[in-house]
Amino acid sequence: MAAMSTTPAALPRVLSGIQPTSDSFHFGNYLGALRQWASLQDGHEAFYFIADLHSLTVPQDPKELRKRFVACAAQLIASGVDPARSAMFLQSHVPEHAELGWVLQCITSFGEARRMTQFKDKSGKDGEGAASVGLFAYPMLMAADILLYRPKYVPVGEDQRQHLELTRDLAQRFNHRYKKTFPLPEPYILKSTGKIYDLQNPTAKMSKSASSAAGIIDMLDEPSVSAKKIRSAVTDSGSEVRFDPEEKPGVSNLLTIYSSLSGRTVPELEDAYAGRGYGDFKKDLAEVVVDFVTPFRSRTLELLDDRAELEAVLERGSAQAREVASRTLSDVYDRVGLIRIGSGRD
Ligand code: AQP
Repeated sequence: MAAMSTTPAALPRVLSGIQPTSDSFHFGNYLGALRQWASLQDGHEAFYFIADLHSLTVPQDPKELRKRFVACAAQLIASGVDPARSAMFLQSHVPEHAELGWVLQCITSFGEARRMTQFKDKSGKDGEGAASVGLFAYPMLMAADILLYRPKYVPVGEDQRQHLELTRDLAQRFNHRYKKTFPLPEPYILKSTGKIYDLQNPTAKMSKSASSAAGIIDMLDEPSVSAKKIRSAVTDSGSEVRFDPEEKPGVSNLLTIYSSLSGRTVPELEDAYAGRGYGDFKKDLAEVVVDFVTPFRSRTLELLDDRAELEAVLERGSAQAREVASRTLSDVYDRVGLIRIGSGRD
């Protein structure tokens, strides 16, 4: 009997990005998003980018920013992103992001953009009037980042859920107004680690721009510094190690971090520390953290020794990304009535 020839089905896509707004990623970035970037490489075609255009929405020092690209690339690889399986690239190297961003801005109402809570939070201190138009338009650029690749999943932290909802609304609006172009992407947000909290202010998100140095664990901190931060993390009144985000936000956040780094469940940890108080618990967690960050840090530093290879990885990634992004943008331009240079359409 003749063998039937079959073409392998295309893998569903996954897409996400991270801003180069700090020299080091932090535990929130890693547990909320990057760890899922690595695991989703199995069974998906993955596109992961460094969101340099987004980083311009708030003031950046050009010299610092330029230095960070390779550091970000090294940290992504140390987090488990494998450039042989994933396209890893700089957002600005794929101009289709900005081009589709403009088209999407033109189908977004001012009112719906204004409802984005991250804009309110980030413009909060100096007021809306002082915020850049780029910060206001950030969610539409993010929608373009995603829709260009027509992914099934977008692994992000909880703080990005509202932007994902806007992305889905814009995709639906575009499909309805013109022609079905975009499948609806699904947020991939873990319930357990979707929001990691500040160690000193455990009702606020751990954040590069908002957390104090003591409230944030940077992945590239000296391990002994991270251990100290865990030992001096704010805990709650009482002494019972119990997961209760309402009554015990500090301890609950530490339990989340402990469980996700050690693979032990929260109930297991509660049992193990029953009657032992916060001291033992924080001391042991500090050791777990040191065991985790030490190899991460060495691997990142080792990768940074070969800057040329990191640049080559980003270049290869942008070529792979452009192939996909360019096809989507041609479809979009065609549907809205624009003519793309070199598209051969008239
Ligand atoms: N605390 C967090 N818990 C869980 N996930 C988080 N993420 C960020 N903070 C937490 C997720 O990390 C990914 C990359 O984030 P980003 O750096 O691109 O932007 P962000 O969300 O704005 O991160 P920060 O630290 O809060 O930066 P600043 O202070 O500059 O705004 C995203 O998937 C994010 O959800």
